[in-house]
Amino acid sequence: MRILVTGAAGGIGTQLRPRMARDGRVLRLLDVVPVEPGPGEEAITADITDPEAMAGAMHGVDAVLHLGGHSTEQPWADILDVNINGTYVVLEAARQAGVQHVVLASSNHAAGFHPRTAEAPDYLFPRPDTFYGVGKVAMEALGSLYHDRYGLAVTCLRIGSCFPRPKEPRMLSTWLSPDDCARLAEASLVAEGFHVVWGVSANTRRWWSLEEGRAIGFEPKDDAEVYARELIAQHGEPDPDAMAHALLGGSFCRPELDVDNLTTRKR
Ligand code: 15L
Repeated sequence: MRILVTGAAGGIGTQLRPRMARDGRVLRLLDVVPVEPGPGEEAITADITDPEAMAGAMHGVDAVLHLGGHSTEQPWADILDVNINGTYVVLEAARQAGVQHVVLASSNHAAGFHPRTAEAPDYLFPRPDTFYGVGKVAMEALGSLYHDRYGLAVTCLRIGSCFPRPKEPRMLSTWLSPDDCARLAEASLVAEGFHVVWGVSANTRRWWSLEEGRAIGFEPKDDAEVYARELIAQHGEPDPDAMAHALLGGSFCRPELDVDNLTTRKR
């Protein structure tokens, strides 16, 4: 089996590589920056917005794990080009090559302006907190279209916070451990149909449903709670009324990310 991983040099790609290595499996690592392939790996330096390069990258591929794109808020033109058009180019190249399974790295920020509840359901209606979040909503919409129109199996992962360990108290709720991320990727790569699944570990303070994840065979094993004492000693108890905990997207909802501020910041 050959899996094309876009954005392979990014944070999630780097954490997944060793965890997804298998005998008889080739990981084809694609990024705009060069990646040094290890055993069982191939590397392609290419831009996900380049249709010709993506068509070439699909040769001999059984499944795509699309992690490429900006991972934080950016000016609209960049989100449109890389995150939205890039996802279209990846899906279209996959379709033309007859690739059956595509996994799309969406984000909790597709629904970031929803107030926190005890457990947000699967398929929570989009409520993006940023242009970045809008890009993830568009990604999910494109995945849905390519499933319904062309029959691709597409699983969209609304990833929480995927880091080696939770960095601040919000992540006691939103953390997706690297091992659980690999478990989720494995389940998603063989799932049939179309799914939108929360990418979160079995955190005691979790805000999101695990039902749809479990329905496709994802069983998370980690719990951020083991870091709670240390994080709370450092940062204090989470304030349920503070933006970081009151809205699903946390600090992505803050006014500093308003378009005027963003444009000024980028100039
Ligand atoms: C994301 O979608 C970002 O890519 C990542 O950098 C984190 O900020 C994460 O969400 C989060 O919500 O913690």
